[in-house]
Amino acid sequence: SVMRGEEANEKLWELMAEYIDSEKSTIQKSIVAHVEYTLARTRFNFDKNSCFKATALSIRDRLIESWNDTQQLFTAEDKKRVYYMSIEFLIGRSMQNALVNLGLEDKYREALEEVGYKLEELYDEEVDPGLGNGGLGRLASCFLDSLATLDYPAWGYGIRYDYGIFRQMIVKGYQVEMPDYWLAQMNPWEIERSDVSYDVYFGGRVEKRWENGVEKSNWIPSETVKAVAYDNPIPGYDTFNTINLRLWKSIPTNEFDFQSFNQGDYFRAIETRQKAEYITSVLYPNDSTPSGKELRLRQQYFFCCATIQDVIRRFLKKSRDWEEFPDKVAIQLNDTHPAISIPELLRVLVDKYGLEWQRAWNICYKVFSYTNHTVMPEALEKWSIELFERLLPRHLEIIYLINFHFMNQVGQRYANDPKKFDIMGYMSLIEESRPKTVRMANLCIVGSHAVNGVAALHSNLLKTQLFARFHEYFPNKFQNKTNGVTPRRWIKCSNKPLSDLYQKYLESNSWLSDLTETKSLMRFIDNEEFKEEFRLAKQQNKERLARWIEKECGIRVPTDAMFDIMVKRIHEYKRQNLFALYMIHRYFTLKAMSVDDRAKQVKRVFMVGGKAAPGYIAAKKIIKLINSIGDVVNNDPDIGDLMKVVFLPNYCVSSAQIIIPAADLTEQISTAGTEASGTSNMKFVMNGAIIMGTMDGANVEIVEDVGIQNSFIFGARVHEVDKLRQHSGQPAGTRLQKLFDAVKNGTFGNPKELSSLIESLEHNDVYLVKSDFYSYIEKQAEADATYKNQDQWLRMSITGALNMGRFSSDRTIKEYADEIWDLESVEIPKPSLNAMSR
Ligand code: BZD
Repeated sequence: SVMRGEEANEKLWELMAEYIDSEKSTIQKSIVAHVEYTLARTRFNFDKNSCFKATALSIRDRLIESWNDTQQLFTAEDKKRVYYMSIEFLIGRSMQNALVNLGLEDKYREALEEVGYKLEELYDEEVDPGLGNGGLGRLASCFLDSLATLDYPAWGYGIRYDYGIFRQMIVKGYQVEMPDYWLAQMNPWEIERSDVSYDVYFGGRVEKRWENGVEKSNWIPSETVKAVAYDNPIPGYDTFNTINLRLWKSIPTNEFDFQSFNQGDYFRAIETRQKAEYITSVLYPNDSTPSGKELRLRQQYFFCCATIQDVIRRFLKKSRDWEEFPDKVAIQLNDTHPAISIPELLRVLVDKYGLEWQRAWNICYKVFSYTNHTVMPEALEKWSIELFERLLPRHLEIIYLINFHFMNQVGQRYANDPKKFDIMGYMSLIEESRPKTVRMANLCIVGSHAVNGVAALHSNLLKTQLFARFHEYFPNKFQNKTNGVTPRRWIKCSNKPLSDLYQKYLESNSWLSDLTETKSLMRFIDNEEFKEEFRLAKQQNKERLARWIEKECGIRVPTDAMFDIMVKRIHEYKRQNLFALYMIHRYFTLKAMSVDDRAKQVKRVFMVGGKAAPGYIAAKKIIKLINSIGDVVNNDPDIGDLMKVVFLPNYCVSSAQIIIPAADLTEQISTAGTEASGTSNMKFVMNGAIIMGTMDGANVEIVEDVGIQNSFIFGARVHEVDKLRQHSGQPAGTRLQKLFDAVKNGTFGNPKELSSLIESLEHNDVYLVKSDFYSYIEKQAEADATYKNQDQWLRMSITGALNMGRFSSDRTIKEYADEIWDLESVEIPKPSLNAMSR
């Protein structure tokens, strides 16, 4: 470091402290300076978008300051760090979140007002980075928020895709996918680190040589690409701690393939370089079926290889013994997508640093832990041996070696079991299928010291079903870590009226750091003023959503109706089709009533939002069906405001922040045992919606805390599901058959397109739509009856919202830190205090 005099240092601190103090004028100066000098616009003529950018840059300055101090302190303290590896981070917009976490939202609002801009309008200028598909990617981002808030020394690692999840347009009722080139506008938050880059290799062959009687391997790859780091500061709430989300972008290396050039094959050489740039260009939009594509495996290895190099470089900054590695490094694998990190770390330790196999292995499995997010067998990742060998020949060897040792141990353990070979075949990392494949989940289980599911029910299913043999073999590896969501984004940022209410009645904002505090407000459950304010908060959110719907879909919805909402990826197991069938049922029921009877019914607005994977035909048909139902119902003069059906286009993090707080009822209706956890269920209940749902995923635990009497629970329980599936061809029953027939005869859209949706339910109803239907419509009737008693509904809604403390991701992260990572927090002193003490 540069040597400077005491006086000079003091001066620097003073200047810095002035630059980031929280005075209105300081904020204004910084914004104007960015308008003028960074964006090169004139201060007399800058539009809303420039103002957004300048404001973001002024916020980023503050983040960089605390980010630098945080990293310095982490290095100085040299405590263990956790690396959260995820192929997706659904960060959502950053501006409001950053201001809330820095405690500067009001200050910035005031500062901007004087220069002619409304802060809330600037929020809307921000693009919503969609670097994830759904729950898994959003969970990763909630976790980063909690890691920062709880002062843990943590890093996120992922991919900086040029194209995020596609933008969904609805054209004539069909989903149309549009490219999401989210970087077209500058991204004001990231910091490009052209100085932090690593080479990543693919292909080639493995060379063997003997050294002192030991066989050594050397991978001679045939392709190189460069990984460049882009850093995204993640501020914690009410702490100076700012952690880093490092996303890798692929670029060509500067080394030319001279051979090709010499052969005069200039174009081929350029082509190879372009191939390097492709790697991080697009996020795969499949959220459940693995793509199996070569580019996907390249993405996975690319990000693992760069990350492992970065982690090792940081470890080696202080020279030390490899035995210390697991005391300094914990790596969490968010599903199997980063699984190649395991053979990659082994390869580096053995081939590069010369560690003996057993020693490397002992280090490796202590470092890794693996989170599973699905029990659906078709969703488990498998890579063909052929592809693996072609792309990563040395890694395949290492996987074979891991498997060799593991199979030996399993063989010994079950030496006298008549099913020994079945058991080995089941647990093997290699599936002897055609084509032969590598089972990535098995690799993760064997190569990690901890494996966890994401809700109690799901974790039990892992132990008793999906990974039962592994659980028998490694009984202590399996854990549960029920998911959570960050109350900063999902209450404070998205629901101002409710946040103001909490602030008023709790007389502080500390509920944002400890969500269990809201429970104390149960003492107001009979206080009419409190209840009325809570009701008004919901009403305001409903009106905001109604305005959004009118703008986005051109549909006017009545805000005195019950808002009944289902937003999540479209999937058969989630059963948007069951919801659609209920809409049809309700429509027919209303149609059959006298005008007088109709007038007594509860008004409802049904809303569905979510993307279908582009190749998932059935999911796309479900979207079309819902839109067709909307076309019929919304234009029926008999129905009017009694019922509306709206498909909310392009569901994403920023629209979720408007949609979720407005719900009265939320549909969480997956077949028991299929939804690992669900996280929108948590967001909805925190914001005062009541669950209409099955005993699946985290619904079970939510109901435990808020009370089953404050939810509408229906359908088969998980222990009943297997048996019911055996009768999946049973008849639908009269009332349901009538709905089937209506779709098949074209009452809702073209039956040529849509009747296959019904036929699959008739013949092979894997997700038990038929057997759950009747208990579902009964619960829906109960929801109506309850809604007519507005006071009772309000009490249920309030009780739910106030009892969600356990579902803050802060609780989840503390559990990971204590029970998996063995991680201690490191608190960052505030800079102003620092400055003053100097
Ligand atoms: O993970 C989801 C589960 O379906 C939810 O039940 C759970 O709450 C969340 C968080 O634990 N899984 C996903 O979102 N999965 C994916 O998005 C995904 C992405 C790529 C490839 C495979 C799956």
